[in-house]
Amino acid sequence: MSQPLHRDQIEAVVSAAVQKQPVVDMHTHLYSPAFGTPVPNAAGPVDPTGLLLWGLDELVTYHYLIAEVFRVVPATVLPYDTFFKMSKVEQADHIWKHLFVERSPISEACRGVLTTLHKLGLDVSDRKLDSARKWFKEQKPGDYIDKVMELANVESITMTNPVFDDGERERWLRGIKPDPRFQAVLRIDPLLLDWPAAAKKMASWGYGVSEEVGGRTIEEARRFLRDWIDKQNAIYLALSLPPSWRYPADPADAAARAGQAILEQVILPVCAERGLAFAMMIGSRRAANPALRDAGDMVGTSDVDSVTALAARFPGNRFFVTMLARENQHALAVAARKFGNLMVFGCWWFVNNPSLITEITKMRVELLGTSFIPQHSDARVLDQLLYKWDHSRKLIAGVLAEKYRDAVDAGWKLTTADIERDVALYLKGNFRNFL
Ligand code: FIX
Ligand code: ZN
Repeated sequence: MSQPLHRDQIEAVVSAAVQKQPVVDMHTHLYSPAFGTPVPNAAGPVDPTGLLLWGLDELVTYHYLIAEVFRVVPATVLPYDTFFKMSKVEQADHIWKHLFVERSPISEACRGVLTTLHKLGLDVSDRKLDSARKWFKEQKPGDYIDKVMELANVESITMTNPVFDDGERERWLRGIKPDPRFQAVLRIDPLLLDWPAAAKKMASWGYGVSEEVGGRTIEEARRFLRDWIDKQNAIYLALSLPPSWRYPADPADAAARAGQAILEQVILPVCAERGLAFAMMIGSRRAANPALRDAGDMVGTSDVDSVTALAARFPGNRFFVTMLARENQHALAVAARKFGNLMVFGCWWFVNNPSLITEITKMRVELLGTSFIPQHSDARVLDQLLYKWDHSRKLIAGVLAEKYRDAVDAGWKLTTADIERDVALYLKGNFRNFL
């Protein structure tokens, strides 16, 4: 066995291991170049409806920052529609002025922009965006993607591919050239949350489904999932659920009952048949402020008993689960202790902040040891990988160093190889093995 570590050596060894370990990012909203990019000077034709977002103005107009700038310049001063009618550059200038120049950029989303630019070697100490904008204009996504992935030490990017989004579905139907750097995930929120609307769309696509969830509809809905799993070569299926989601559903709620039938008779049987995991991201109440668009979603406390009921009812299925409310994290970690087919992942969205990542990761190590996935990036803009993983690696390393020191203080002989093995599980292996 290689030389056991002294407790004073642990922090440096953990930090190096976490930095060195390539990440498989299990949930992002990033896209391969095959989906086009609206950002000018891209490799290949600029496509205004392209889905691959990258570069300075996309970074600064991330919906997290749109929410934050409307706190400083409220809609009574700058109406939402006026803002959204502005060009990306004008929106970015507005956000930069109010959140970075006239006030210090110390929120996590502001800090993320600074970390990203800093890691790219861009100097914004003049508090102007001109030079950074110019630099981005010289980048090409084909090379730039490899550059960002290398700098962020991200080995694989998992996309989110919402089949009910017309723009995206059209692209798949036209044919998407596989890109080994990117894996697809079949995202199906409307199937469970708005079955009547989903059924109408699916019927128009040639699937013999009707609102009534009965025999033929179930078979045809299963065929729909199989078709899209194959078309996307999806590595898992996913959806997000509101805080109000319950399993089993309230018998008095017809829509919820339809969703439960689709879950029990369509989604989970197809996942089991294809050996695919099912990811549930629970706790987002959509469009609390619709005028803010993507920035308008709210968090709500969800029901962990619904998760355990589902895991118990479907022991042959595997579930990735993350929850949006800080209040749900402890019970979710305990639920994962009860069900091996439950894999807890990430510090999602409103808990993806240093204070909460540290709190949640500590609690998860204490309850789950090495058997969970500490983080995903949820990146929407390619360059965000640079900050999301930089910030999280440091926090995860800090928690692990403390837990390893505790083990060594209790007499355990710990080696560098042990730490590297565990870190590989946290940042890649637990996800890949659970798939
Ligand atoms: O449901 C989701 O995948 C969420 O992550 C998004 O809807 C959300 O806007 C987001 O990107 C949060 O980070
Ligand atoms: Zn997401």
